[in-house]
Amino acid sequence: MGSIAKKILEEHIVEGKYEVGEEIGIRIDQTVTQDATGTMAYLQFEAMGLDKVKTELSVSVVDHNTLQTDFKNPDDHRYLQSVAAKYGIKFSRPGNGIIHQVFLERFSRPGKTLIGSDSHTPTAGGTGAIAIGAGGLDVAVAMGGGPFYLKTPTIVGVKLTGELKDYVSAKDVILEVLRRIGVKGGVGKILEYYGPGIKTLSVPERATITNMGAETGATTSIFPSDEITKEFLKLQDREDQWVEIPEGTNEDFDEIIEINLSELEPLVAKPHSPGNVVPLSELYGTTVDQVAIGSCTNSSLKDMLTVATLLKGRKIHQNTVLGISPGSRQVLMHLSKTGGLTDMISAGARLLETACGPCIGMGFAPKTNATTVRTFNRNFLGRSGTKSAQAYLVSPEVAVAAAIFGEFTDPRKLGDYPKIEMPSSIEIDDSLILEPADKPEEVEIMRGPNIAPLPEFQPVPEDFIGTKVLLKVEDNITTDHIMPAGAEILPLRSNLPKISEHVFEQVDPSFPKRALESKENGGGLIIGGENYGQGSSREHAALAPMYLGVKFVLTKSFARIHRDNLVNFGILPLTFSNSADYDKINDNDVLEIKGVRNALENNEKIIVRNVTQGFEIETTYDLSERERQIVLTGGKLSYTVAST
Ligand code: MIC
Ligand code: SF4
Repeated sequence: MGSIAKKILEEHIVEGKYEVGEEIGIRIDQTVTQDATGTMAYLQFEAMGLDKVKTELSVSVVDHNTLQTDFKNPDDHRYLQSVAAKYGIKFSRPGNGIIHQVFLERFSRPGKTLIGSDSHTPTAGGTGAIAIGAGGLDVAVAMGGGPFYLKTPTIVGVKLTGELKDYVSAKDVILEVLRRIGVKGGVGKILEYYGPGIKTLSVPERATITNMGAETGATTSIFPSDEITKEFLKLQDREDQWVEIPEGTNEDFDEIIEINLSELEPLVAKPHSPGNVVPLSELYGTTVDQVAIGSCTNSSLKDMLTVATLLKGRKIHQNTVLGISPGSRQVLMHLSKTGGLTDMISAGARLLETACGPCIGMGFAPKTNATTVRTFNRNFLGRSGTKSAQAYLVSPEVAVAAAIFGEFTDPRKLGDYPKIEMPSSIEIDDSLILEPADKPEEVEIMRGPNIAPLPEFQPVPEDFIGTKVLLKVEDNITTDHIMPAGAEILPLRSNLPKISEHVFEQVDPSFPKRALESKENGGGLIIGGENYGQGSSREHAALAPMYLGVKFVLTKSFARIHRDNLVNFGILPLTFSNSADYDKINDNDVLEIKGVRNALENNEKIIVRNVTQGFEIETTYDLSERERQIVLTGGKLSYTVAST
């Protein structure tokens, strides 16, 4: 049979050879963006000077910045709408739902390649697509018809056997994967699901698993396309888009992880990492102040029907607040028609917009020191909007039990497990998905005052002289640490000078000021531990430091998307040849690189000199020839414009 990931990748290769670890360029069939990364992606697409996207399908979704506290977000929405109309992109209006839920329902297709400017793009892997999260610039280039480059990943077969017990659900499967391999266990890998257990999982359940596979650092996750996929597409009135992609067998994989679904118990990821997984039973009795149900991980119709059924006839605990955000307008309409919404409201739930909302700190922030229980995929420090809050990640079933009983408890206390019958038909109404304009030449791009022009990109100089260590951080620093999100900062995504004032705000608020001071004297650098830049795809985590004069980042290792984003904006990603050297560097040390340009041009070793302490550090940079050229030119935009 063969691995399906390998098969789809091979079908799409346009450059390079399929060999684990080697760079390949693949043709991209579909792209998707959301508003928080989209404004930058489309500014970059505009800078490429093309008339129209060259993909089979490109979709722009508005779902992140929907808390409109002033003109900024609605101005950005109008900008995105006008760009979509002009350049041949479908536009999912605010209110239509969360990017990955909408894409799964309406656009995702087995056998296709998709890249999206959001790290949870692999959700579409639930329908047998190769769906990869990337920086906005990579998506812009793909919209322009350029290949997407990646290192050929190792393919890990995740063999599922058995069947989930009552009150154990898809979320527990991915939490189990995280418990086993952690938040960097998937780096450089694709997680491909197979085995008899997959037949017990519907597409939305598979999508919960592929969605949160992002938290392992995996390039993507994928399920085969089978009769269950066909059923799902049929419900979405897209049966004609089904193709069969049979599952692989043991021999097809470089590594195998086996999970017996029958043995799983409800699990929880404790603060402040999705990899911090323990059995729910360890937390029984802990008071819960807030419960939030939704996000691209757990907001499908199946999840929402389960939640509504469990809440029916019950009331939430007086000390716990419950917020629910269904994943799409389609889900919300169905709940509304079939009475599920009434059950939620009657139980005391606060109904939130169908958008990312609390997952990204866009409203519904928990109280001081709260224990907040979420069906989401990330619980990084401060992400909820309240720095002192303790966020736990769970399944919808566990979340409902916490809301009813006001504490972590066994969801089996809710009685017989509801067997959710999925409807045989559902109302499909795409009226909030706008088609591109018939006469694109007549469409005027609408730019509000919040949209600042792109910065100048500078080529790498001969030497880095006077570069100062601005910050030294530990392992697993997330892009939420580097470039926080939340209700105040997210609206600045299209305004680089303004958003740069918030870089590393949670870690060291003096960072932007100090960086700007050093910018005049040779610029700065950041020292990182393992897995630096894990989490989101936000390229602002590279762009904003670049704007503040950061020249290079020296770490023990990088997370994939962030490393690519650094390259895309001309920041050199270096790693220690000997990770013990990490300990020898102090804040404010001056680290120089003589002949950096020459070394990059000739693919030679880069030696960093610690001028302050007087010693040398050997580094490595794992850049392809193409990536070295990108860094030398000052980033991918200059490189792409120069080479077209
Ligand atoms: C996230 O979940 O962190 C986000 C917000 O969706 C990001 C994208 C962004 O920062 O805009 C992601 O996952 O890539
Ligand atoms: Fe939105 Fe949260 Fe999903 Fe990111 S993880 S796309 S913020 S719902």
